[in-house]
Amino acid sequence: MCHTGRQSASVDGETFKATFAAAKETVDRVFASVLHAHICRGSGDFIVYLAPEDRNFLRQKLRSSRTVYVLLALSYLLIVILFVVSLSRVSMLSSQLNEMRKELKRNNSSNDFKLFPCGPEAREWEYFSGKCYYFSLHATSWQRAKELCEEEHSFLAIINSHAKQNFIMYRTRNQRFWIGLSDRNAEGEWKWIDGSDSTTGFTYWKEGEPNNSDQNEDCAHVWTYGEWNDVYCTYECYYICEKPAPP
Ligand SMILES: [Ca+2]
Ligand SMILES: [Ca+2]
Repeated sequence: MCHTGRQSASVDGETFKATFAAAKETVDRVFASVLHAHICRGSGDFIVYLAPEDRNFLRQKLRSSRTVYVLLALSYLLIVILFVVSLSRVSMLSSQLNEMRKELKRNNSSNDFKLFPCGPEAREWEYFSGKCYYFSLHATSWQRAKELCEEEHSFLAIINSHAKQNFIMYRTRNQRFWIGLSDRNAEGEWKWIDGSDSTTGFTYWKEGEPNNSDQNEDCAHVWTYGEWNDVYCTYECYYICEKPAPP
C-alpha cells in the first residue's frame, strides 16, 4: 500500500509541474497579448504605455461609455422635461377643473335663485314683485308676530297696492293673518309699521270696519275673504312677514 502511495505521489508531482508550466505560459501570454504594457517611473507618476491595438480597444470602450453616458444624460433630461411638462399640464387641468366647478356652482346657484328668488336657503319665503313673503304656520298675538318677523330681518306685511292685496288674498284664503297695520299709538290713526299713513293710500277694509269694537281693536288682519278688520291685538292670528328680495 505504501509503494502504491509513492508511485501516486510521483505521478502527482509531474502532473503539478506540467500544470504549473501551462499556467505560467498562459499568464505570460495574457500579459503579453492583452496589454503589451510596461510601467516606468517618470516625473513621479506612473505612466502606462499600451499597445496600439489595446489603445484602439480602450478608445472604442471609452467611446461606447461616453455614448452610454450621453444617452443616459439625454434620457434624464428628457424625463425631467416630461415631468415638468406633465406637472404644468396637470396644474393647468386642475385650474380648468376648478374653474368648471366654480362655473357649475354659479350655474346651480343661478338656477336655485331662478327657482327660489328669495334664496335657496329660504324656500318657505314666497316671491312677489321684488319682495319676499312668509306666511306663518301658527297663530300668535300681533306684537309677538311683529317680533318674529323682525327676528327674520323682516316686518309685518304692508299692503299698499291692489296687486299685493290680490297676491295676499290668494294665499290667505279662509284664514286670518296679521298685517303691519295698527292704531295702537293714536285711536283712529291707522299707520303702517313703517310709519306711513294708511288713510291716504290703498285700503281694503271690510264694510263697517275698522269699528274699534269695545274700544279695544287696534290691530288689523286680513279676514276670511281678504278684507281687512281691526281686532284686539292679543287675538291670535297667523301672520305675514315681508322683506326685500335678495339682489
Ligand atoms: Ca282702534
Ligand atoms: Ca273690528
